[in-house]
Amino acid sequence: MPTRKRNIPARSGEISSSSESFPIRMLTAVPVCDGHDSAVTTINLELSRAGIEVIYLGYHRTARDIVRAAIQEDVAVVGISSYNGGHVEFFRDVITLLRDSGAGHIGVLGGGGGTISVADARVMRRYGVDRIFLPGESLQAIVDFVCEHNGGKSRRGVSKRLATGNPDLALARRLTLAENNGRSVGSPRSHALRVIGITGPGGAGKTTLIDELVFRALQRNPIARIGILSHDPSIVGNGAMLGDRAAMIYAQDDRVFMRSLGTRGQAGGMAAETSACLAILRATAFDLLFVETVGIGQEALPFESDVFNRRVLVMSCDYGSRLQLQKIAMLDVADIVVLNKLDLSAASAARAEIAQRLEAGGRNQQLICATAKHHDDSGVNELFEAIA
Ligand code: B12
Repeated sequence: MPTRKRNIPARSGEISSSSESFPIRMLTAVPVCDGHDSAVTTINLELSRAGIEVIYLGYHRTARDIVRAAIQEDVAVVGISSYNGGHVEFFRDVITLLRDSGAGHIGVLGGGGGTISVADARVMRRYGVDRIFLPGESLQAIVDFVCEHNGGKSRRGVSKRLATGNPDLALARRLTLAENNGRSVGSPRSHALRVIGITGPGGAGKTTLIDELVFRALQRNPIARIGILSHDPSIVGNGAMLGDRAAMIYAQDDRVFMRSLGTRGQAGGMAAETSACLAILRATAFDLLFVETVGIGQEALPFESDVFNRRVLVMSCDYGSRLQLQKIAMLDVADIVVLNKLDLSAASAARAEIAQRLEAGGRNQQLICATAKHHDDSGVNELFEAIA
């Protein structure tokens, strides 16, 4: 697995001489007013198979969205796929914003098929783009460049900014340290925030639901800060495609701090270092913290620690027969069960079956029916009131 070696700050503001290896983290995105996402999707897959942890932000993203995410995810490099023109200005905006935010150490590269000419690529290189890949260059060449250059920029100078500069950058670096070494540096006490665990099988709509809850939380309290710790599976023995950000709209906000974690071989819904990361986030001044698991199976019980104020299981009607419901362990411990995708035809039967299953358990759990993809859905409103 290609890894990066870099200095690790031993304490906020310091750099140790340790040179442990861990996966390269890279953010990829498509600019605003551009829906050409098939090239970047292919490239994401190749990068993650090569051992890189790719955080995919999706398409139609502003320079500010890209820079905010790159800082929060503590990536080494940003890759932009740009086909609809305006690339000379757009890449420049990203580089300027990164530098202005104290994150000039993050590299920037990309491509754009028939749109970015050789002459444009030369101009972009002059103002700081590490590399523009042109049509015909192989995916392996992209992988090799990212691995060789670690994003093309050194990490020097980052420690100074940890002490004085951008707080998101410092928090992101502490999370990296915790994720790589299990050390939760600089988290002496926890704030009285609410921690909500959201789990459920893959495709049940967990990410969309969290995004809608974030929207309501931002609306309800104009100064609230919200944290999201989101898990996606790593490819066995390889990198990861961390794609939850691509499904988020409202979480692209300066008052939201989101971090994506690959499971790096850990089964059960979260990563080995999740608790170390959680300790850091709980010591940060967030009002609400969401923890999203990977898509779980029947036996998973991901929220066993007592830091969770509410454990929410999100399901759709896709669970199979009534008998299958008996086997889902989370149905016994969730505080709230959300039956999502109420617009599907099988939903009313599922509602009755799940209600019966919960009643038989006798734990007085709440069942909420929702269609998270609908704006202002009454079920999501009910869930928000229940957790907030
Ligand atoms: C496929 C395609 C589409 C598909 C997109 C499907 C999708 N979901 O992505 C569809 C048919 C939907 C489409 C729609 C449109 N398209 Co179109 N599309 C293309 C096309 C033919 C190929 C792009 C592609 O995916 N190539 C595959 C990639 C893998 O190959 P590559 O580009 O050579 O990739 C290399 C490098 O660029 C680099 N690279 C690329 N991205 C990245 C990212 C990273 C991180 C890195 C490291 C490297 C890298 O890596 C590769 C190395 O080999 C291009 C033509 C072209 N030659 O670029 C037009 C093109 C981009 N489209 C064009 C247009 C105009 C449109 C539409 C506006 C058409 C319309 N009127 O509706 C819409 C806009 C859609 C939107 N919402 O933005 C124009 C843009 C013109 C411009 N900018 O001035 C082009 C150039 C066609 C043309 N000659 O007119 N399009």
